[in-house]
Amino acid sequence: MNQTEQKKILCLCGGVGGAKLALGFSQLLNPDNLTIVVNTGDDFEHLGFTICPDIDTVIYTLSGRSNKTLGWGLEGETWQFMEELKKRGGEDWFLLGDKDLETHKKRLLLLTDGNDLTAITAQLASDSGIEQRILPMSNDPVRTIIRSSDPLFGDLAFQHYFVREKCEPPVSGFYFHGAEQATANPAFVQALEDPALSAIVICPSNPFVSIDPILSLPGIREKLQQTKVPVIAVSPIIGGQAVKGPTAKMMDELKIPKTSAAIAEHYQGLIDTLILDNTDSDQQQSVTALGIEALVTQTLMKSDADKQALAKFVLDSL
Ligand code: FO1
Repeated sequence: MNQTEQKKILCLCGGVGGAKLALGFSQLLNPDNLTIVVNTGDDFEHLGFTICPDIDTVIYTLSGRSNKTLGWGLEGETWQFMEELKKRGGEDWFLLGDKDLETHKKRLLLLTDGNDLTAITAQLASDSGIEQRILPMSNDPVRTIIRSSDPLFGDLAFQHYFVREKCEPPVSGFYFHGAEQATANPAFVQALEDPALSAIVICPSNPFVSIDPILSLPGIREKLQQTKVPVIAVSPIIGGQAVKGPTAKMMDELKIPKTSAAIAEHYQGLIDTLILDNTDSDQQQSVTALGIEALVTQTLMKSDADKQALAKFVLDSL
């Protein structure tokens, strides 16, 4: 085993962007040395199923089955269930593909049998041949609520904002319903306290709705502040834009500059290092001024080689 494979990484991640970097790590590290803690604030109950979009995106990405065109769901998906649902006047704003239904059926059966989300996620990951540990941030329901400044919308459940309303309502804030009563996944806490841990990596996911729900769990922010290992975030903003999703639009609406320096400020007190894209190298000084180390590389991950190169850059920085 080489030195890189022996490093032990704990990733905090949301969906697409986070899953890409997690895939990069999975190709470099010994499987026992990668734990991926996934946001469950996007989860919701729909058509009798418990939908866990970020967990499924991570599982589908790590098993090489993700739908690259949509950015969610499975490759080669078909939509007969949705067509039938629509014909019968069912709720058709949220697309559940025929293949994806198999995941949802299995999750439902395992839930009905009394399993918790950690056990279910482990089962679904191992069914897909994944050896790395994928952990929901909590076994308890935490639901991200989008606060809109438009009174027509008011407070919106995350998927209603994201999919049904296509991220159009202007955002004025967020809260994580259930977070105060929830317990962080004990396996997550154990991983945070693992004496063999090399670093905690905050993936380039949306800080407001993918990472903050994880940080909102009781005790997690404090554990990150107290950890002795480096905490490294990869900025999700490149040249004033997010690669995917509403991060930049949200920053605009929250009157936060759409810069990696603003991302550094958001995570100030928690992170030691921010990795920014070459495009944003002019922001290195503003990040450093916050007492955060700024490292620059290509953070845009188009190919598998890009994902591995970014993961390697993080590992080499340790
Ligand atoms: N995103 C969409 O934009 N439209 C959909 O109809 C949709 C369905 C869907 C079904 C299962 C699943 O796991 C994810 C799905 N997503 C869909 C993605 C998801 O809503 C978001 O990408 C995440 O919540 C944001 O990270």
